[in-house]
Amino acid sequence: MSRGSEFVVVANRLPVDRIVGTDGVPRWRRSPGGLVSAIAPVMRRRQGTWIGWTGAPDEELEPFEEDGMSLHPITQSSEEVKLYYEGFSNATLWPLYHDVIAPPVYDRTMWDAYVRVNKRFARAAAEVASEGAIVWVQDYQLQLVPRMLRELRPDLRIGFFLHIPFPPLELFWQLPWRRQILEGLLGADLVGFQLPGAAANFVRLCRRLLDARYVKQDVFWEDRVVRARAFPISVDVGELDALVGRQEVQERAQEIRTDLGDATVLLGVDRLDYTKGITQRLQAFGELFEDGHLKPGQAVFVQIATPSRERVEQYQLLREDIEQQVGRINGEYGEIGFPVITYLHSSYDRDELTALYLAADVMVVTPLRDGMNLVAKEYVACRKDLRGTLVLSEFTGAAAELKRGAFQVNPYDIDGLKGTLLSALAAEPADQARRMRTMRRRVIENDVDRWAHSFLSELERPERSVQARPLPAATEG
Ligand code: GDG
Repeated sequence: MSRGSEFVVVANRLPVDRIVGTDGVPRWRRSPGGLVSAIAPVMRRRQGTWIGWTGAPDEELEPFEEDGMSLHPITQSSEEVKLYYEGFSNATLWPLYHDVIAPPVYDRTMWDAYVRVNKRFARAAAEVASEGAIVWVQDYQLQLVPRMLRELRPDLRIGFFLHIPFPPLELFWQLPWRRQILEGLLGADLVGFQLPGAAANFVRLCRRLLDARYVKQDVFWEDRVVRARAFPISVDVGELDALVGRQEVQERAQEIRTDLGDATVLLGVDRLDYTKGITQRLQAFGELFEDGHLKPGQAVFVQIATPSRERVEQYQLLREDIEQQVGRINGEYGEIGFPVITYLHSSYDRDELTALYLAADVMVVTPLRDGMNLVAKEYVACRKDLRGTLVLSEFTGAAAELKRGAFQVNPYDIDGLKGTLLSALAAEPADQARRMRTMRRRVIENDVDRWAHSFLSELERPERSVQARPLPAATEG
């Protein structure tokens, strides 16, 4: 492969999914979601290359072009998928970075696989990047790549963005490989987080664990300055706007409401994940029937739980718990023709999801911890009609931007959650419109395009040379 691309994205997954057409022929289709639509135009403009895994184990594929992007597949064996992806990424880092809601697994074999796979990604990036290219590494599965890549190619400008929270020192300290992870990230010129608090956690750790000097959010490491900054991610407002404008989508929203007996609709849309607070919200909703605040037929909760990480034990247990809980609540409070919860363990296309957002009176987003939460922002982006209310957990990144319009809640506080659900259900149309307008202003101003643009402009900003001025004394704060 020639050293060709001046812009390289490195992510665990490629931005395409394999689908099988009606003719039985497999094809690639661009993956849904904001990240891909934000980065795709930059990729085309700069003739970029995206390095990632196809999602199928043991598959060896040559680089190919799709949708105007050069794609460079990385192979992962089934053993590596088990140890690196399901293991270290999703059974160690994911719970550790989400407040240890589930106990993280610390396993040396998993760590070895994480190092091995990160090295493969770094080597591929070193091969495809042109002299002085920009390389943008994504997320917690690839935290060692910045350093590995810098060792191979010191000429590159390397950015890293973490989509999930970055934990406080007190939790990160548990990680047996804490130093390696931190040094891995410090290989980047710019380390991006969702929130300023996460950037502050990172800088504090650099000082405490590595004795690194820093000023504000600039860490002085080896002979470089590593900038830690917050770039809250968002949604593709234009794309959602177009979907909302389609007549079929509007009709489908109406149909959903009719199918639900014109009851008040509460909606949850999540990957089936223990960080999302699904059991807490269903419990609170169920108790509103028990207390007599709601009657079957009057309100219904639609919970979409998209299958996720199904081979990781914690996810299997969670699925069983939720299914039992839904059965119990429906058994206890539902009536013939009026289940109180409609639970769907399945994934839907963007049209259907948009129709659901339009059909929902109350959008319920109650994670116990979430880097950002795009579902909350998608709901707001879709409600041009200024109707509907958003119940939003304080523990999401999105709460920082949407707190003025949302009904904020602590999902651990079930009584508080019940009260907030009732307030959201009772909001007058004028109050709904006022809140929605406030939230929409934020989402429209800071859409995903702006996110990508501000990250890349910061990354490309010329670096102040460390040698050019004396090293400042370390400061705490
Ligand atoms: C991570 C961080 C951060 C869901 N079900 C279906 C479907 N979705 C889409 C939603 C939304 C996305 O998936 C989920 O994004 P979230 O942000 O809510 O959560 P994570 O998957 O945990 O994402 C998170 C994010 O990265 C970005 O940085 O916000 O904090 O954890 O876009 O609409 N999409 C389709 N069918 C479904 O059934 N098509």
